[in-house]
Amino acid sequence: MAEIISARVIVTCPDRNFVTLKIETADGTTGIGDATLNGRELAVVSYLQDHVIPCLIGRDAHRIEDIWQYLYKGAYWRRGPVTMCAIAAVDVALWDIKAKVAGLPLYQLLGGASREGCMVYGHANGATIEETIAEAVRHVEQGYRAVRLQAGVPGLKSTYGVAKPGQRYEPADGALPTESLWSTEKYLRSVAPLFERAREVLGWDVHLLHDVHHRLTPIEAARLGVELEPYRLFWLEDPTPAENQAGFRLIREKTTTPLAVGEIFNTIWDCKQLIEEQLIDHVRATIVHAGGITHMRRIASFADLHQVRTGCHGATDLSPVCMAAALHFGLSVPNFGIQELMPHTAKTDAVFPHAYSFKDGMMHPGEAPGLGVEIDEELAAKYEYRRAYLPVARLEDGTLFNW
Ligand code: GCO
Ligand code: MG
Repeated sequence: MAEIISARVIVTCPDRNFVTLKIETADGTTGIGDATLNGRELAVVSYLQDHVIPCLIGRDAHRIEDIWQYLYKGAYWRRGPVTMCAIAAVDVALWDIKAKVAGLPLYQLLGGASREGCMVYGHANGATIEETIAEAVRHVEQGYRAVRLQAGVPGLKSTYGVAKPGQRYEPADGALPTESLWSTEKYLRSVAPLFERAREVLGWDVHLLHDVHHRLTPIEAARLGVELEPYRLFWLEDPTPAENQAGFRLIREKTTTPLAVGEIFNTIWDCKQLIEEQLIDHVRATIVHAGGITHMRRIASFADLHQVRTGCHGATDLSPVCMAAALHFGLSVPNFGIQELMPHTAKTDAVFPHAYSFKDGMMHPGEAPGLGVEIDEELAAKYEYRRAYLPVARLEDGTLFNW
């Protein structure tokens, strides 16, 4: 028995907001879990503080599965991003504790390493095709084996994936949501030329990826998939919103460009049909949004039966605690595909000292017992929460669209 004696939520903003749950057991062992839900952070804080933590005190931290079921079934209100983020934070903190008590890096408890490291993809973004390609070249020089390419769309002032001048790319950029304009026609004309040029300059030994960010209808996505076939993408991400999983049948029937979906999924039920019918190639759900390591292992096992590989979301709004968990998970599951890497700022890294590392295009979680990441609470306390929203997009006639 490792009795849980306290659980606390820590909110900090070292360049962006992060929510972390810290659980402590009677012998003084602590574990942490990421609970960050970009743009809706304080909803999870309240869910944890007001509803979850009172139920944790006195329980045995080693009973990870039982606590997971208790928080999922016991809430009566199943699923949803807020609930599943809160459950994920508890789950990861408990795995951290268990692995620390065992004196082993977490991946050893998950069955051990299935590979030498986790291949990651970096982000090459630019206002023009040439700027994007130059960024991609820089990534390849740094050892990346896979790069996601996003370029500005001629005729649109801004678009997803391309930073505004002087800003970083991941744009939770306003105390109220900022707005951008979208044109599917202009966008669709711009993508194939980007990849044509990329293959000319980068050759064929680097994996190339692209994120559509849910902005096409299935038939438009099918056309884009067909146009991109000559450039052999590693994946085309979120080609269309996935609430209607059957919509992917149409895309799948038309194109052999591999598809990746899942960063906004929070349970296996969001991707059941996509996986079962082999409508996608990579499931991109990740630890913090999809119920922690316990539930992600369930998703990965189900996906493995259908030859679907993983490809966890890893943008900067997922904290280093989530990145560490994703690496232990990715190193251990048999059907790992790739891991997204968008490096955190130096300020963020200082708040979350960690054992994971990058080398030759691969990441490794390190050999420290547990997750191998801690939170420097004194430093964290210096960075106060700042409300920040993701942008919204409108069509040129003013219709609200998918961002
Ligand atoms: C990605 C994602 C991000 C999300 C962001 C939302 O592929 O990394 O699409 O860019 O928009 O993480 O919080
Ligand atoms: Mg994405």
